[in-house]
Amino acid sequence: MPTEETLVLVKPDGVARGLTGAILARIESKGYALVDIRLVEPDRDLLAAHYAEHEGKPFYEPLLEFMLSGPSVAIRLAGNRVIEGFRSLAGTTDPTTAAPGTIRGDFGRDWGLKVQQNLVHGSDSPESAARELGIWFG
Ligand code: DAT
Ligand code: MG
Repeated sequence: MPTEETLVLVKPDGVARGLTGAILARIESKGYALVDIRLVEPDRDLLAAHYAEHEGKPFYEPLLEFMLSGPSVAIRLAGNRVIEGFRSLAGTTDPTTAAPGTIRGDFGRDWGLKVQQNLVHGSDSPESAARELGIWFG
């Protein structure tokens, strides 16, 4: 099976809380390869493209505001089944119920309605990965 690539983001809460190294350690321990990594201060247009599927949802505007609040670390990550594998490492969307042992389960905090502060993003399909890698690394 050819090696797959995915887009991982350490979101502004992860960067601000100094968790980038701890998150990278888990990714590297799992055996995935860092192909490219950069600190990005995205503008609104970049984020609107990245989160196009969520436009119009109640959490869309707060999500964009949060993602504009500081830099993210963007990672081009490679490995066998890395798309599925990173999402497993990340845990489910809501940090309160994400399983212990996952990034969101271990480090995520309950910020009331701010579920969007869940530390990381990972592409959810090969099509999303290709599209999102183009947006962040194009
Ligand atoms: P994921 O990041 O687990 O792929 P998603 O693609 O459904 O989740 O949503 C993108 C982000 O939007 C998610 O990381 C956090 C935020 N979000 C999703 N559902 C939310 C909700 N019900 N309330 C607040 N923020 C939400
Ligand atoms: Mg998603």
